[in-house]
Amino acid sequence: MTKPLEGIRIIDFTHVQAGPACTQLLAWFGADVIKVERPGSGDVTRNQLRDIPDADALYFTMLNSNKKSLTLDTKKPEGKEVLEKLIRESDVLVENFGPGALDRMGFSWERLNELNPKMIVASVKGFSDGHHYDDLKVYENVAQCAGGAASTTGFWDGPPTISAAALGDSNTGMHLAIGILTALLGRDKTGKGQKVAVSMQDSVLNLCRVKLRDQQRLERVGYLEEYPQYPHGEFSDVVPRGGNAGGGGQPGWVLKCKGWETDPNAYIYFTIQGHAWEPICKALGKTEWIDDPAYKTAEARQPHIFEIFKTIEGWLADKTKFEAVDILRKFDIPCAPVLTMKELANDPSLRASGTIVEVPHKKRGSYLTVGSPIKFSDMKPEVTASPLLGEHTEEVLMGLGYSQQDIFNLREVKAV
Ligand code: CAO
Repeated sequence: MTKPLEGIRIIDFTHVQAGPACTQLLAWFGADVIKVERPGSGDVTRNQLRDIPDADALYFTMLNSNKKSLTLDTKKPEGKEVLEKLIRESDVLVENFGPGALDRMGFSWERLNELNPKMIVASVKGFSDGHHYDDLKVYENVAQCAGGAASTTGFWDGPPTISAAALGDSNTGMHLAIGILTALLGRDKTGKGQKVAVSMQDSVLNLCRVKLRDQQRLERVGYLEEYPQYPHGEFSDVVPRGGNAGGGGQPGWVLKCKGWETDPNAYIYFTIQGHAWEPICKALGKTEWIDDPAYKTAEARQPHIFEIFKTIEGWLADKTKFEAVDILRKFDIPCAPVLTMKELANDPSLRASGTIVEVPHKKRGSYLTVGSPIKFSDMKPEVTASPLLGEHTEEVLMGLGYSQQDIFNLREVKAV
């Protein structure tokens, strides 16, 4: 079966997580992704947090599957010449170097556009061009702070908190992938390439849009009724941290289940959806709440919502998180067990759907990784191992017309 992106060649000048997550997604869908890495060292994540000596770290293998690796010193004239050839024959160049690094290397947007006017040049930076912080280098947690996630995550009596989800890195990579695919469709119409830029700050903020909603509501009415601070606590003039409160119109909280005293993850998330109030009461055996004016409407419940959650915890006390969800699902209540990474890694449904896959690797044996979360009716993205450093150098160079002697010469000057 041909894959939709087959025939699209991508120069993958990315490192760490934000860029590699983008190009990995495109590789799963069939693009020919050539990762360009510095000879001898390569992407820094190959060495970071190694669990097996001399084998690429999981950080690298889980973000670089389905790619080829070309080692190339693009600061050497000989390396630049190879890169220029590759640029002329590629559709997309993706990079997430620090600000100005590509320009310093001699490959500004103008130069790239001159070499290949059809090429799409896609970049991740911490802040968008022209932003007063656009000279800053940025990692995940920095972006979460700059994009509004940290100030709105955590508990009101604790400090700003970082999410474990890669809102700054992989999320930005996903935004960039959408930008690249859009530019490819645009190129079909115009015949021209273009520059696609995504900043980590913007991508985080895009996911925090309900908090921007809340800022405006707060400024208008002075309180936010779905936050735990309402109605007894104080609101300032900025959106507070709301702990585990639901972000929309339906209150929810993380509730203790049987065993919480010793198991830090014996919890479920329980949502009180307005129209599900009656089934909730039936599930809990509290049918007297159905028509009680103190409970009947969302507005009436809100002032004593934590008391309601306490009662639900009483009901949960003799049920494990899995038993509780098995009962509540029958009443159509939006809920889920708080799952650990160990539980997810061994979840048969996730294995069957290809969301978690086991990939054989030349040096590691096999490793688990996250497969495509996007499912298609006509294609099952297959995950293949990440490349060893320089594994495809010869193959790529020969494809560009270099002879064995040329490759030998390039090796002699340490350009590849
Ligand atoms: N051959 C020769 N030189 C190469 C090369 C190659 N194949 N690949 C990269 N380089 C050089 C670059 O030209 C650059 O050199 P100069 O700084 O001398 O111009 C250098 O290597 C890379 O610089 P960098 O700024 O990208 O790397 P860093 O480790 O100092 O910073 C990071 C890393 C991630 C903070 C920075 O790249 C960044 O801010 N990127 C944009 C935001 C981003 O994507 N962050 C997410 C990272 S995931 O958490």
